[in-house]
Amino acid sequence: MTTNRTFTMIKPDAVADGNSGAILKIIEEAGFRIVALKKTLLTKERAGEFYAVHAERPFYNDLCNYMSSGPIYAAILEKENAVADFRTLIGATNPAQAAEGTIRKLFAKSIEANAVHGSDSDENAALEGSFYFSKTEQF
Ligand code: YYY
Ligand code: MG
Repeated sequence: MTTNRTFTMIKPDAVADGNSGAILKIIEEAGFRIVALKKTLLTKERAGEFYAVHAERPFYNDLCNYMSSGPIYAAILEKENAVADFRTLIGATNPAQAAEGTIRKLFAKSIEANAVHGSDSDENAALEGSFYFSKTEQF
């Protein structure tokens, strides 16, 4: 089984603003290989399933509304040390705290509309990737 993979979403605000191409360029230039990529629209229910780990958090309902408010791009990415390196590339959850040059610093509007998702562990990367892609869609 191939390891060193992470999972990302380009979130509705970034897609609506026309930043998808710029974000994918930054990702590829940072050395990530795109293993799978699709544009899709989540229902509120499916957004809730994806973020089920946050179901008890106060921001959960707004997050599910936001994540189903417009199309997203979902992608599986591959690189040595993918999970940690991708979290560094995207920056802190709150763009006000994100380091200069990170994707969230460049493109996020708020802690909710923060442009991109990045998996937080190898285990979640595999689960999140399989939430969107079958094995036959991963190259
Ligand atoms: O992994 P990451 O996306 O950086 O943050 P999480 O703590 O997993 O939260 C997921 C998602 O929820 C975050 O990207 C935005 C949203 N959110 C929020 O709207 N308000 C918060 N106080 C914390 C998170
Ligand atoms: Mg997270």
